Amino acid sequence: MAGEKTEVLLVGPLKPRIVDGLSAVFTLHKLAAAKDGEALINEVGPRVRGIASCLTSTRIDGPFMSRLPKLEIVSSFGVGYDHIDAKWAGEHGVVVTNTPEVLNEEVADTALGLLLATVRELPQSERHLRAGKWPQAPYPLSRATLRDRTIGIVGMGRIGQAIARRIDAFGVPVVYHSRNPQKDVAYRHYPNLVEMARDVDTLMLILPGGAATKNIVNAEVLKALGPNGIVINMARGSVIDEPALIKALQDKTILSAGLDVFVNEPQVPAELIAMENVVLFPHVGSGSVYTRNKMDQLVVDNLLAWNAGKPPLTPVPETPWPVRK
Ligand code: 8YV
Repeated sequence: MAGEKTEVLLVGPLKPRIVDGLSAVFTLHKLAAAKDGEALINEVGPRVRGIASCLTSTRIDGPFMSRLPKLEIVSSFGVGYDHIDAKWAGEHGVVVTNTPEVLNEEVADTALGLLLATVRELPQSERHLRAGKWPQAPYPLSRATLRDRTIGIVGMGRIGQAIARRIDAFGVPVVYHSRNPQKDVAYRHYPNLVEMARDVDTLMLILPGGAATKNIVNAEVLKALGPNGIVINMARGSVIDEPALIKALQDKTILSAGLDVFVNEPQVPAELIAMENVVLFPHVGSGSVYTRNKMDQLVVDNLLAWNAGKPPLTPVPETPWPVRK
């Protein structure tokens, strides 16, 4: 009916910038506020034309999207969208957007923080101080240093390149592995991850999650990295075979790990929590007010552009705009 507002389903937390930005233009259905989420989807599903997806733990897959027959767009929070079946969306005329670029520098900053924290055992040394142990003994010298390391970046996309620039400034050599060599990237490319792991001692993981990269860092890669090896994961928990990592740390097949992401986050394996030689972050890669505001705004702006009949700002490669109907 003329003048009626487009209906959008919000999946995830009720963040003011998203709720206010969308409510101004759309009829917004908030799944998180519904007493009975299933009943809400059954009721509004036939009318909903857009989804704002702000929770990576809720899968937006074919069966879910099929319940919204008028669906045209999924505007997703975060650069990673492995919780969305973008291939299915592309095949069914639904455009998927994510929030790239606005988080690149923040995630790269956090990656360097996690790298330094892990290599120089900085959280462990702070725990030593807070436990009142310093007067009895200085914190031991860190076993590792960045000074003799070579970093193998896995995934040399936009964030990978921002990380590489920072590592350059530290005077530490960088090489990388990705499916295809990146244009305009001068670092040495390894088509084979095991080969790269053999030649470096530090892996920095910043590649997309999903089926194509599941467990790409497996027992063989960890063995190739060797006893001085350090793994930093800024990507998705799924890219590492987590039990193999735990075993490699317990057996000292590698030296240590710095992890921002986990397979079943926010649940973290007890074995990792019990280990002193790992640094664990609660998925804070992009987690500043400044950067999260920009990501939230982009979720809103993609929906606003589409609603105004313009191309969405940041469609993912699987669903190029204009969508094929
Ligand atoms: C977010 C991220 O913290 O953008 C991503 O893909 O992993 C992070 O920036 C995450 O989406 C929050 O769930």
